[in-house]
Amino acid sequence: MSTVYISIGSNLEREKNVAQSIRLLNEHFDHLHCSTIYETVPVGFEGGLFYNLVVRFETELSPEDVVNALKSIETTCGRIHNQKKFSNRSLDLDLLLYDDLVINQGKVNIPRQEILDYAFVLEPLAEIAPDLIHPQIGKSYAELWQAFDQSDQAQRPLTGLLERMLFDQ
Ligand code: PH2
Ligand code: MG
Repeated sequence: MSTVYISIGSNLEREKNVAQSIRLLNEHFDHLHCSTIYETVPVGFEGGLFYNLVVRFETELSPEDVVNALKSIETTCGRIHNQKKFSNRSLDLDLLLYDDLVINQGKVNIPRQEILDYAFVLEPLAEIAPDLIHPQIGKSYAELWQAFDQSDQAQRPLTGLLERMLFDQ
């Protein structure tokens, strides 16, 4: 079994899409563990606020097959592919980490650069994996988050929202 971390983002029908994606991830993968949902200002474009979170799970699938599974969950949740990176999105599931592997090949780019660039990825990752070490930088996610310039990417944790959303539907 390998341990995988992914990020989830949505700024269209956020509750429905995040809840449905968690359900589908649960069907495909083992031992899901979710961070708090963070409400975040869109980075790189103007649009509605996002829900962002990070999820850890275990799998026997290869990194490439995890990426394919994430894409098929996005499609099931109504994502239209071939959209611009910086645009509104119903659901975005990105592979962040797969064990300690460093791969830059085709669809598989891990560790994902966004871990180091975006508070909407690093804060939830540091929440659920504070002591895990970035395989290239050699620092823990808690250390990386502490050193991150948190002034220009506004976000707030929505404690308990995920539990309520999954319970309600
Ligand atoms: N995703 C993007 C671009 N900008 N901003 C926020 N706050 N959250 C995202 O998930 C996000 C973004 C491209 O995937
Ligand atoms: Mg993304």
